[in-house]
Order: sequence, then C-alpha cells, then structure tokens
Amino acid sequence: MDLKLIAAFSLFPVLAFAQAPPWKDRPVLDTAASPQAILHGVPVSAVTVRDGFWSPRRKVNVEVSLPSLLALFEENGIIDNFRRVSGRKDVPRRGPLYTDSDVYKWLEAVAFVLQSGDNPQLRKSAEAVIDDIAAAQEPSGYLNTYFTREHLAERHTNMVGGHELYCAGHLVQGGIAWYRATGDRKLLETGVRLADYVAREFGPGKQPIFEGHPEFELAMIELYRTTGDRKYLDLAGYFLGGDPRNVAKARERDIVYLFTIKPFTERTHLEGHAVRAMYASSGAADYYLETGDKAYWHTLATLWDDMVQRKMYITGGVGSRADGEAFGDPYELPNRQAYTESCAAIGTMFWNWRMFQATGDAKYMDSFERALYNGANSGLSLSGNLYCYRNPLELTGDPKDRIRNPWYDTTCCPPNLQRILASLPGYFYSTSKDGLWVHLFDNNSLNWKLEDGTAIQVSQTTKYPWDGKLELTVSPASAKEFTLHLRRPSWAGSVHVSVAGAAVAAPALEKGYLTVRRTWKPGDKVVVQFDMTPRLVVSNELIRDNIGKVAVERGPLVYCMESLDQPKGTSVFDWRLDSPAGKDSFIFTWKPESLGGVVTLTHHATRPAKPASGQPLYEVKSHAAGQASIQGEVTLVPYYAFHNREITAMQVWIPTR
Ligand code: FUB
Ligand code: ZN
Repeated sequence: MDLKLIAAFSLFPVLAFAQAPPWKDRPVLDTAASPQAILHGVPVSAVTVRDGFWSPRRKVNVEVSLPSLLALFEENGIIDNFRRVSGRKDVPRRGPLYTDSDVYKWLEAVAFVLQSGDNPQLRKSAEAVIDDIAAAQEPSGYLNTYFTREHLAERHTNMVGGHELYCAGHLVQGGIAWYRATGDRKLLETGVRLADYVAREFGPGKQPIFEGHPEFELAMIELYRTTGDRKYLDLAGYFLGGDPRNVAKARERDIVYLFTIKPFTERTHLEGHAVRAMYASSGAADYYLETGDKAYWHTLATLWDDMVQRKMYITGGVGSRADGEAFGDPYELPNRQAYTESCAAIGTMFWNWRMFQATGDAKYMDSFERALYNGANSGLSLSGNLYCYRNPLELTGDPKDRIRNPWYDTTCCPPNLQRILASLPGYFYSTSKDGLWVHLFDNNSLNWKLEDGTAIQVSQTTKYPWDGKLELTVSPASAKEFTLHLRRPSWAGSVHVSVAGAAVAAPALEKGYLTVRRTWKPGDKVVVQFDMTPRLVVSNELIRDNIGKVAVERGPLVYCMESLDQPKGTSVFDWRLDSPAGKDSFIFTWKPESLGGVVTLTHHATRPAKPASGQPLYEVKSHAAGQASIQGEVTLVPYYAFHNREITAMQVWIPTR
C-alpha cells in the first residue's frame, strides 16, 4: 500500500491531540477527564519497580518472552500475513483468522516496556512490525489480513466468529500505548483510520453490525479519551447497546451469539464465553465511567457479584467450561477440568480496575490482586518462554498434562500476559482530588504529582508477598496536607500502622483503604505490618469438588501441593491435611534457590496405610473398623509456580481429616 495514499486518507484529529496533556504522561487507562472516575491512574513511567517480587518476572518478559514470541510469530507466518496483504511477500496466509490481534497485543506490551525506559532492540523490532502493519492498510482504512483476497467476500459476514472488530480494537489499543510510549502516531493513525472506516460504514442509519468478540468498545473509549472525539464513545455505546435490527434476529439464536448482540444492560448473570464476557464488562465499565448511565452500573454490579459469589476460582480464574470456553452454572467450579484461560483472569483484572476507578472500593483491587498473583501469574513460566492457556487447579501428573507450552495456534494468552507484566507499574498508585492511593506492594519508587500539581515521590520497601511489612517514604516537594489511602487487603487480619514513628491505634478505614490525612513532610515514613499467618480456606459447599477439602493461602498467594515435594513415593492425592490449623500449624521457610525464590509451607498430614490383604473395598459404615494411617509432612508451594520443575501431580484443594 502506498503510504502517501494512506496519509491522504488520514482523518486524524490533530487539534484534539494538540490540546491533550503530554503523550508520555498518560496512564494505562486515562480516566483524567472521565466524569465518573474518582480515581486517576499514574503513567507506567512514573513508577520504577525495583528488585523484588515482580522485577524478575518483568525482566524475563523483556529479555525472553517478548523477543521469543516475535520469533515465533515470524516462524509461524503471522507477520508475513501483513506482508502478504501489502505485497511485500508472496506467501499463503497462515494461522487462525484472529492472529492480527496477537501481533497488536505484542506491540502494546512492547509499548508498555518502552514506557518504563527505552529498549532500542525491542523498539526497532516493533517499528519494523508497525511498518508492515501500516503498509497492509487499504485506502478505505480497512485492515485485516484474513478478510481479504480469497476471503474478501466474507468481510463483515461472519460477525459471530470473524473477530474483525476484535482485531481492530487491539490495533487501536496497541496504537494508543505506542503513542503514549514514543509520541509516534504511526500505529495510532492506522488504528484511527480503521475506527473511522467502521464509524463511516456502520451504526444507526448505516449498515447494522455487531461485534462477536467484544474488545472494540474498550479501544473506542480509550480512543475517545485520547483524541477527545465523541464519535468513538458513541460507537462504543452503539455496540454495547445493541442495534435493534440485530437484536430482533438474535433473540432466536444461541447464547454466545445472543450475548454479543443484545443490549449489555439486559444481562443478569455471567454466561457464555468467559473472555468475551470479561471484555464486554470492561468496556461497559468504561462506558459507565464516561456517561454515568446508571443502568450500566446496575448491570455491572450484578454481574460482578455473580462472578465473585458464584463463578470465580480461588485463584481469580474464571470460565470453568472447556465447551465454549465458557462460564459454568453457579458453583460449577471443577478443579481438574477448570478451563480458566489466562486471558479470562486478565479480563477480570481489566474489569476490576475500571470498577475501582468509579468507586475506590478495595474489593475490586483485592480481586485484581487475587488474579494478578495467582490465576494470571501462573500463565507465564518462570523461564518466560512457556505459557498456560488453561490454568487448572488440579493436574494428574500424566505427561499428557503438559500445560505449559511455547506456542499455541490460538496465541491470545502469551501477549496478554506480556502486556500485563509490562504495564504493571501503572497499577500501583492512583491520585484523587484529596490525595494519593497505594494499591499494590513491592519495592518501587513513584515520581509523580498530586492533583493540585504538587510534586510527590513515594518509595516502598518490602519483601511482599513473602513478608507483610511495608515501609513507605512519602515525600511531597514541600509540606502538604493530603490523604494517603493505602489498601488493606481483605485477607489481612490484624494490621499495625505507624506514621512518622508514632503508632496509629485505630487507623481509619474507608472502603477497605487505610486513610491517613495529615500534613505530610518530605521523608515522612509509614510502616504497615500485615499479618501473614497462612490461612486455611474452605469453599461454599455447593462447589462439589471442594467438599471436605481446604485450600491454603498466605498473603495474596494461593498455595498448591506438587507431588515432587511430598515424602518419597507418595502423590499429592495420598495426603489429608491434619486437623484445621492453629497459628503454628504451618512452618514457613524462605527458599531462595527454589522456583526463583519462594516461601514454602509445610504442614502435618496423614495418609492411609496400605490395606491389609483381604480388606474389603466397601463396608457398612457402622461395622467398619477403620484403616491404619501414616503420619507425615506435606509441602506446599505458591500456585503460580506449578509445573516449573517437571510435570507432576498438583492440587490446590486438599482433603482434610
Ligand atoms: O477468540 C480470540 C481469543 O481466543 C479469545 O479471547 C480466547 O478465549 C480464545 O478463544
Ligand atoms: Zn487467551
């Protein structure tokens, strides 16, 4: 495609950009002007994550995951798909019809990496990919490597499974992140041209369309925030509201189809494809943040309760059914069959973050943290080059259970994991009119400003999540009165807080955040101690798989047993945890050499002895003599680290005696 021709078609709203705050000061989700947002994010670049829990994960993301995924894209023809459309290469199209989206997500991840600091090698690789993408755009603005040439006639005909708008949304999100990282608009302008194509062709008074796989509305609302052009918000509203011309037809169709067509506000519970449901809910929350439409909030709150009260795994994973990659019925949360796609756990984080912007309620950040440390974190191996698509809570250890793989034809999860890790600094803090909020804990420094423009630096020092002590140094440019809001995780029992050396006997708590309002002076210290006693957790008895079992948590981490840590010759399935724990029932040990450094837990347990010969398989309960048992000790490791040593049996939910 002739680049000059593309430039001529650009409808890029230069003026709106000229009025916006500097591109590099934009957070992951830019709610600065969103009427319903009481919280406002800080840019990724404002937070430097120092050595601690997340730094090795983020390092391996930059050094291994991102370069190796690009190499795999090349090997599998995914970038060639763009070169084919632009005429740069004469090759057949490869991969499923949504592969463009994976490249866009990869670019978004690289953009977040660059927001933390330049990386010339990654930047150059990404620039070349952007060039290949832009060259593949049609003069109309249309861009999709599948619905062209031999598939041209299918364009806009397969909206259930076609993913055209899903890919378009990821292009726009990638373009926004790249612009915010570099100031370069090339990818964003490509996305704008595609968005404008959609806006020109479809909507009220034009052709009806629906999305199939939600994602476009998320992108359109962030594009509205980026450009100030209301048409993108309205377009998102059109998709979320459902075109009545489609809705009439859809009422007769199957549920997944229906869900992507009917008005979002008609949903009463979570069902159907989990990632689609999470992205739709995230987009709807964005729409609420901009419009304040109460019907949206009502639906969002109803769906969120449905998720956390009936349909979420303890790991923060969602979507229990492989069939349709879907939500199950209430309490249908089997462990071994759990589908729990990495993208679905990540989708909960996107949704929670948006709900949180509107409320400042810690319950959303608690849920965000649960997925972050467990059901999403498990998705990337410690080595950085193996990914989980599914994140089950139980594995048999059969070699067929190879759950971590370098490549999937449907490779949605790897770049999703990459963009979460790369953007993570952007989720640590927020500002509000009255002060500063601290959501996540790790060694890091914030260099940003309060909403009245006062420069502020905050430094966190902690061994979290291995230890519950946080030390914060709060340094406004000069003495300043404001409120510091610090999340008190819902799992934290007793919490001790001291400010500037003085213990705070009963710290104020608002919606799960400890709040301290005072005149802060440069260098003021806040010390917080969360109780990290391991917790035995039982589930609602309606979850059939978990009856008679417990799970173990410590801090934000869910633990699991792997057979290779258990007494020689035994499997995780042999053991029952001995009677519910008091304070000292678990021994916890810092093992720097194990799994990249983890705290392991050990606990007394019992297993049945080998039955005496002739012992019947079944006996009437009242006559049964009982079986001899053997005492032992079992070891647990954090769930996110499962299958990082070898394929072995694993379980989160452990029978108790
Ligand atoms: O359909 C695109 C992506 O692939 C979805 O988000 C995932 O669930 C997987 O089906
Ligand atoms: Zn996925």
